[in-house]
Amino acid sequence: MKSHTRGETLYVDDLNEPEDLLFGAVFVSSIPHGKIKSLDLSKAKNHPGVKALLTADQIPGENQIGNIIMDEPLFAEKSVHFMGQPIACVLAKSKETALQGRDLIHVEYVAQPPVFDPREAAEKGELISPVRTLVRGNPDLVWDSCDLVVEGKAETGAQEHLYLETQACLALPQEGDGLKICSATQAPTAVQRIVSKVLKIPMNRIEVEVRRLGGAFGGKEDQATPWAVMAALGAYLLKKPVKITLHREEDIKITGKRHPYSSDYKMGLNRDGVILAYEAAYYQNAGAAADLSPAIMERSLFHATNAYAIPDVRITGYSCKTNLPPFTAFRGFGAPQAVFVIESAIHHAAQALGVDASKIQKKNLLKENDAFPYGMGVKRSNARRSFKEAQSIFAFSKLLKETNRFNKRNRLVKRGVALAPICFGISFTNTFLNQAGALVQVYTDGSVSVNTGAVEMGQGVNPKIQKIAALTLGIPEQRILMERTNTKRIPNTSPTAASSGADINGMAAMLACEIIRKRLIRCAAEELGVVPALVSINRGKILVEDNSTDLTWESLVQSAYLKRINLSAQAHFAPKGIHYDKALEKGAPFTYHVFGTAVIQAEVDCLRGTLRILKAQAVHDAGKSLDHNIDQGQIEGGIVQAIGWMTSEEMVYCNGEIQSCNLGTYKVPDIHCAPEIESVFLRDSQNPKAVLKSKAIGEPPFLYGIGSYFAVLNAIRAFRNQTITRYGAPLTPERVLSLLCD
Ligand code: LUZ
Ligand code: MOS
Repeated sequence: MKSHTRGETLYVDDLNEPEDLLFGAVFVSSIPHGKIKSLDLSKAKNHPGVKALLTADQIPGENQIGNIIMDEPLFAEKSVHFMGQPIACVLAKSKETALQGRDLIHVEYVAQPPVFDPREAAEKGELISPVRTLVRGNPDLVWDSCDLVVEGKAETGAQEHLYLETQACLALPQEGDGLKICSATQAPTAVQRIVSKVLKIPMNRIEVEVRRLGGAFGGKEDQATPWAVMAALGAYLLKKPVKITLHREEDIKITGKRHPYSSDYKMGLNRDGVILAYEAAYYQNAGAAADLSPAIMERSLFHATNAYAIPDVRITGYSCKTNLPPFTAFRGFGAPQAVFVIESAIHHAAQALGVDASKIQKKNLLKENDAFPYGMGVKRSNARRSFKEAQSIFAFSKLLKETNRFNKRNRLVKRGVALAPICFGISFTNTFLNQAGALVQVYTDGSVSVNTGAVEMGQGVNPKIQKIAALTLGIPEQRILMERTNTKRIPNTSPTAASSGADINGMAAMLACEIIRKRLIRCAAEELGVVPALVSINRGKILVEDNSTDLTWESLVQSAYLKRINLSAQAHFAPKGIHYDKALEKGAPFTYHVFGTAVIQAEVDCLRGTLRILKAQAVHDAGKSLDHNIDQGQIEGGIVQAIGWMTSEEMVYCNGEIQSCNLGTYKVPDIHCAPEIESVFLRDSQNPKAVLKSKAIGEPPFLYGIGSYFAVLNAIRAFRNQTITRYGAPLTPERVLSLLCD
């Protein structure tokens, strides 16, 4: 942390630059859709200092970087499908020279009509993957018996990850055609696998190493790969180190973002606010290639009903192919889009019933033994408990009254509040990805190295695993070093994603530490002449029946070494009991769920259309939190990030080109517009399903911030008591004004 605040922490672009380093500049398509008629590289090639131009025809293996579906070339060959699609990469002795060379490339296109709208793509049958429908019961048989049926449209926009460190990779040739790749990726194994395929060399020749990332948020789960593969290709062909880093504006323009969704909803309720049936269709704007879109749609389907129990449900998901840069993973991975839709439907219904939305939310929260539409039961639902606690701890009814009083007294400034119950399933929905490995090595001086497949990106996974290892071994945390993530030490890793990093890698580290601890305890028991069951290790001291002995961690390690006892251990962890059948759309895809409820307060200046989120308070189910500070940080960051998505971050496209490609035109929340945030951990929550009874933290709290949208709508309704039936985020001042006075 000290090195972060002093700016001493090293990222890919800070690594030592070898003498003969080449710099890459990526040449991309300037039209959203068309055929490449001609590509003239000659001027660029002859530019002094330019060493090479990488294009599709120099690829020794396959020109293919697709992850789920093989539909994405590394370099476009005959056609381009989005503005920003890589066509070539210029390698030169300096970044400036590479950029000059790039400007000398000339392409002629034959433009083809582009599609940007997901509904239009769906109508034309342009889908990335087959339509998916998740059904329980039959809503069509229920509508007639409802007292109220609401229908409408809900839309959310793209969101830029804005990781502090832009996409970056440094590839170093090694002896014997090998490569060492320092990539800013969440998925070292994916980089290794795809480099192997593109270069046509075995995976064992490729070492991918990640020290840390300057943020990722999902933006480096799949989208760190192209730059890593280009750098690797250059290093492999030229036998020279190659570095590629994207400039901020370039990064925003050409890399993937959160998927925009345009959705239809239909909700039927009885007069008491019980939801009887719910139907939704999601039109996911997937962009020009699949990337992770089908998996993201799957998570949308699973989160369609948020934290509510609804008997009859039909959810349809269309992954629509458009001529925009492929959209990708972003904190929440399709769940936030789905939760926005059902919360819009509830808000809509609440207006029609003349009640606060919280009444409907409360009536329908999951109880113990309810089931999700995909068939999985909720064994331990903390939905109701966290909702009740949020209402009481944060005095919700009093807050509603105060807000009404405030609104009566103020004509042009209005306030609104909203409750945001959340539910998030923990596990990769793709079951096979739920596995992790660890390698723990104890050195003869008693210091310990821990390797796992987890990538540290500022989320605190390494400190958490360090703590787990220290507790398991019985030594102070300072004795443990968390090593870089490296595919040579931990192979076949899943991306650090799906909020599962600490859960599964922490468990693998714990298992490896346990193996070593058992060996050492046996050794200590021998030395001390007692049975192993009486021996324990605590804070570096060896105890017998809790009494101290002359043995210390260091002396025990030393004598174990002299006795030729193995001081390192490897472990693999895969959570049990998860499965899913896509043909039936039924199964138990998640190890467990995270619940919680937030209270969000907003204020709207009804003359200017500007807004402020005043306060966000949450009761969050963190299980037995592994680290309160880290978890609190994740809750706060998630809330602020979602407030940005809901209220200010607007990705503006013009004919397929991103216009809002810098911080002057794309407004992320800063510290001045962040609300006061208070988070309370749900009392006595324990989770038998994860390491040390903790719960995953990364993505779930993002969902709280969605409440900011409805808090603002409630403020708008206080100004102009008219039913709102248009749900579209972000709530920019233009949108707010049009809702205030249309
Ligand atoms: N990545 C992935 C994810 O491949 N599968 C998932 O289910 C997931 N969920 C959240 C974030 N990333
Ligand atoms: Mo992800 S959205 O990389 O967990």
